[in-house]
Amino acid sequence: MKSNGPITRRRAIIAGLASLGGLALWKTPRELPPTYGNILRMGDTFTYAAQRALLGDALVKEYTLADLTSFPATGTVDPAVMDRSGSADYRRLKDQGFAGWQLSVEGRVARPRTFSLNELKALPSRTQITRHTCEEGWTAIGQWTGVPLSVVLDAVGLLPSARFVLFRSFDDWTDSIDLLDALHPQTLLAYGMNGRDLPLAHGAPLRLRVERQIGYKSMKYLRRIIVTDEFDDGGKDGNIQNGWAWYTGI
Ligand SMILES: Nc1nc2c(c(=O)[nH]1)N[C@H]1C(S)=C(S)[C@@H](COP(=O)(O)O)O[C@H]1N2
Ligand SMILES: [Mo]
Repeated sequence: MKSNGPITRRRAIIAGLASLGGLALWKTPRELPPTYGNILRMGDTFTYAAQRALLGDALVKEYTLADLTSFPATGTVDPAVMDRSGSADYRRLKDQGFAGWQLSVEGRVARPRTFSLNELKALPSRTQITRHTCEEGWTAIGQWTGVPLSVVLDAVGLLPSARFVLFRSFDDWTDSIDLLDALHPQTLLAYGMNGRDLPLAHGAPLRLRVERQIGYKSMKYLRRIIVTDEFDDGGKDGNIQNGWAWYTGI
């Protein structure tokens, strides 16, 4: 009888360790950002872990038309006048009122294809009034109309190996978000702002809205969307090599 004590305890410890191990395995994909392990990116890890654990699919607050504020344009305000790899194409498309503009959606999808602006506008749309927070220290409230990114990803069919969605812009920005943000109901490909077509300075003809992250994640002047199975930091055009965090939950 007495010998049962230690055996039971040892069994309990083994069972406990096994379930801890299982827990760790179960938690890893959700709670560690792809930048985990880079000592300079510790902030990413803490924000990502905390927000993914606490927020899940929570929506950000939406405002009313009475709350709209003036909305400064920052960063690029016209790729056509820059010297970037997409500038000549952007100049040509802008001169045609973006009639020939097309968004390419490719990568880990079953049916890669391009979308014209009219094709995107024919898909189910969503309008939302949200607060934008720029890392430079200002906020503004604007109304965005567009197609949820999830609708477009549904149309092309995510492959089971899909894990990130990478964006490329006409001013050569490269950035990515994980599927939790990509499939979030407030993540939009926006073609309208405050009831009008998206203005040039705010990213015409199409920009991203990632409402649960800071302003620079909402890429303007979209050109390509690439679904990836591995994290891609965007190289010299990505925010990591430019000294910014990949994950910037607010
Ligand atoms: N392609 C591209 N996207 C961009 C930027 C940019 O310079 N180029 N600036 C970012 C930053 S820092 C912010 S705060 C918002 C600004 O959006 P707005 O110009 O509509 O205010 O766009 C983000 N997306
Ligand atoms: Mo910003």
